[in-house]
Amino acid sequence: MRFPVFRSLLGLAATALLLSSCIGEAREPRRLTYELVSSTPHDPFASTQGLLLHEGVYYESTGGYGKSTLRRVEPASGKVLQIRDLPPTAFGEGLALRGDRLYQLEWKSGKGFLYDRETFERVGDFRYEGEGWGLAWDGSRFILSDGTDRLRFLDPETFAVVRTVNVRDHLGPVDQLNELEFIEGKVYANRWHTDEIVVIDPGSGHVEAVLNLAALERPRPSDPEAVLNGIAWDPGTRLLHVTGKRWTRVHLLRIGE
Ligand SMILES: [Ca+2]
Repeated sequence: MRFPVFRSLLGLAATALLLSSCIGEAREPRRLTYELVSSTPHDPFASTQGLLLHEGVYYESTGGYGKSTLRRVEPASGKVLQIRDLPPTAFGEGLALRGDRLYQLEWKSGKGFLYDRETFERVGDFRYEGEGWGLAWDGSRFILSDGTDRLRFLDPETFAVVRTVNVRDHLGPVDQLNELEFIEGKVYANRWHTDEIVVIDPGSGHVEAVLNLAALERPRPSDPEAVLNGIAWDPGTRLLHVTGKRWTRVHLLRIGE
């Protein structure tokens, strides 16, 4: 009797393995390492919600009602070169650059702001369903996070949802996805209230790697809202620039395996 039981167990295991490979089960993510190359000043009053680097300057979106802004910042000094206040009823969120236009999300209104990159003149609005947290541009579509485990890919003209993907690791859904950056074919996402950046395959939604930044110097360790929340990429130096809400520094990291 024991042999048939063993055979049927073996059969069940083989079936489970086949099923898991068919549905594309996520593997355990790799743990990335980093070298802290340098740290530069960051405005400690800036509640960073979106950060990107373009032609040697940062573009930054900050949040908070009555405090939200769009900024151009000199990286080495942290000096704010240009600033535009949002209406007091708006809470700035993710930020992306497409051509010479900056796209800034608003948290809850479902309406984002469109600006001329050079002048910061507001040249239009765009609409999306639900909350807006993080935004990135992959070269053909916007990628939007909303605090869940879902990423939405949006048509750049209509902002219609082209596709969605649910983000998973080997343990299940990975939610609280916040600030985003599209880097060399992958989506990098801060997870809200964690020290982690996850590296997501945009096709499958699988988390391929995790970067834990708990060891970075934090300006307000006792403030639960002063969290990691800013990812920018310099394709020239291949350094990852990270900061957080009301952090005093931006850290430049060289990422390793
Ligand atoms: Ca970013």
